[in-house]
Amino acid sequence: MSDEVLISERIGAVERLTINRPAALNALNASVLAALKAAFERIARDDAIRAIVLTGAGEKSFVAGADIKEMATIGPLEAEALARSAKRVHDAIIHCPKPVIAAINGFALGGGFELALVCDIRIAADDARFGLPEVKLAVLPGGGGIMRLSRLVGPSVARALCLTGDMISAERAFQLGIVSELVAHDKLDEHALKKAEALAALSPVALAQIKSALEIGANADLESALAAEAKAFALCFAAADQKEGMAAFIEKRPARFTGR
Ligand code: DAK
Repeated sequence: MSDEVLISERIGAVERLTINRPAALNALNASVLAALKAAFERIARDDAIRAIVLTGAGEKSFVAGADIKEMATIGPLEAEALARSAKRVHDAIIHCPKPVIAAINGFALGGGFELALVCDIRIAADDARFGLPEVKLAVLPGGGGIMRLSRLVGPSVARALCLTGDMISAERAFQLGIVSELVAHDKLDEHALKKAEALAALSPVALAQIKSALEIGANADLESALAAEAKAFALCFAAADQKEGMAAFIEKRPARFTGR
């Protein structure tokens, strides 16, 4: 097994990133956060990569949170630096113009749940578990867990999860809309890769515009959000991909998108 904390593999036009600290259930330490930020910035610039799968090494865990052993003795200034580096990773994923699939292969806890929440599509193994257990460590979900989860599932469920620190099953996460698909554990890799390959065959221009509209819409009033959506729609018509997509439909053939 590799000793890198983040394994990057290219499979066609898909980049698979595997957080690789299985002995610590893939907890996010400073090295993992730095590697994730660098990887997403590299991927954003590389036109050959059209979709990303993010997962955790081993059978047990996606990411069991920030590294408690690294955090245990730090003071507020170091905590602020940690928060900043987690935020930079989140921003790199949110602003990456390509779709990012979280393939959640086990525990998604604390900062691991928060990491999954900034990905575009969440697919979970049927034995995955989700939770925000920070309260049990006398801290709180500070990387978007409170705010993003409240907006995703509503304040009632989010409050209960944040205040109790209880875990929920993958089935419950699916019912709540936290994940869009559940897959048998041993089929997760294959399924996530297949989904990523399907995304990689779509127009990078349209995908980037959809991500951008979704992000603007998440932070705006409805009128502004609708205006941003309409602008993003119009912008697609500047690209050859739009002509190709519509011509291919009319000519009854598969489209070949180039991102131009
Ligand atoms: N950090 C460090 N090591 C961890 C870990 C973690 N989060 N989770 C597990 N490990 C390590 C264990 O210490 C153990 O190591 P050894 O003792 O063997 O050396 C190994 O992984 C296997 O774990 P267990 O022996 O505990 O395995 P079990 O199956 O018995 O239990 C578990 C699995 C997931 C239920 C348990 O490990 C657990 O409760 N882990 C801690 C989960 C947790 O509390 N996560 C939240 C951490 S706080 C922010 C951004 C992010 C954050 C905050 C702010 N800003 C932007 C402001 C994030 C905060 C957090 O995530």
